[in-house]
Amino acid sequence: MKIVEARVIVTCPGRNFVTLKIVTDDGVTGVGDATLNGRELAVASYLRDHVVPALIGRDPARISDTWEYLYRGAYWRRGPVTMTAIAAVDTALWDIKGKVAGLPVYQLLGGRARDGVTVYGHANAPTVDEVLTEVARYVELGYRAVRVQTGIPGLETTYGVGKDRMFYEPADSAVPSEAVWSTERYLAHVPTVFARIRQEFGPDLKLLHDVHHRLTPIEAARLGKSLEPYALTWMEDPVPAELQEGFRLIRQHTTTPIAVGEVFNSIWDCQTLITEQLIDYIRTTVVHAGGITHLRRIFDLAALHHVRSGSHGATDLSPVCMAAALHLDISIPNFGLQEYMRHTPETDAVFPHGYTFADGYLLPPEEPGLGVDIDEELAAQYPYRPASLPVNRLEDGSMHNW
Ligand code: CS2
Ligand code: MG
Repeated sequence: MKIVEARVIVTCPGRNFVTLKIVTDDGVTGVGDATLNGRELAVASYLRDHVVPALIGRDPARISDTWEYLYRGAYWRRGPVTMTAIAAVDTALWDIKGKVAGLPVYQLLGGRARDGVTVYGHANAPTVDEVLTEVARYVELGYRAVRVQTGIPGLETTYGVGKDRMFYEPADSAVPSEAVWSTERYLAHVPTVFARIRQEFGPDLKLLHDVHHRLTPIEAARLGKSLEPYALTWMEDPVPAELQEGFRLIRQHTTTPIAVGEVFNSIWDCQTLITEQLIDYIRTTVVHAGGITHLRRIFDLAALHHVRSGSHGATDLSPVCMAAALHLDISIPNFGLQEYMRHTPETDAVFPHGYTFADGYLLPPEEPGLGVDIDEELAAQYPYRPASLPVNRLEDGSMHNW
């Protein structure tokens, strides 16, 4: 079998997505997500201009070898653009392998290690009163875990809290919009939110909170400590994670579990965090961390160090990534939680998929391969629209306090 074509499809059914579709001489096709929020066209070019020509004629069965060829062969290793492009190829090749074998991908990864994939939804609203309604909505839908974000009194906007409730999208304008941030106001407010939520919903519901890298280690330690009475499942991205050793400081002060890694793209980004047991959940994903092949390597390292998976699953990760994530989630021993931010009906129509939600769990599709595709005709009706993630500044106008 040989690869005869690979198409890079850019579409915007409400938000931008980049998808790679690999075609073999037998007519079997495979899809991979290649979306990098706000930097979509960089990955599209990396694939079209540099990767696709080298794929033509290759044996699609050689997944590991192709991964090494693209990673080592390029000389320039790692980085979000490179690793997203490699992920797309890797994911598409797993899809093809599953179709050729006549098995869903999770069967090729060892079969089910659990009955369903526990997912968490996003409850976000400007005020605490409003967010209670949002949490109740997720509980009503059957969710067992909810991430909670609210506006901060005195701040005009807060990242993670959008205009829409169910379909929140942070990339909002062609040139980044700017928002003002106050650590003092934030640290004072968040514990009051979780006190209310625990009071209303009791001890069973799993609660999560995303700090979006806004604090220093000692500030994060204080936040973690002040949230201990409310027993969060995790505090996410408390600080920027370039300095992995920085997490030692947070760890010395708080028992609030820590989840990190949605912006990581390789095992080297989380090696210290995992091997020193500085975190509890690793949030790397299929699309941004080199595909199923590399992500499984990260999760295996994590398993040795009591770290569980908690993959990123925001709306900028397409249904192709979600399907791939679910095959991995259901098959690994150290799965923790999967983020599940629902896509809009327009996006769901462009990416027909067979995963299902019931009772707080997602189940991967049962058909051979990943069980997801792209409707290219429909995709063509939604041309690319530039959109960037917002920028944050402190009240004095500076950007370098976190
Ligand atoms: C967030 C995302 O889902 C999350 O945990 O951090 O909203 C993230 O900011 C976006 O996916 C960025 O593309
Ligand atoms: Mg996050």
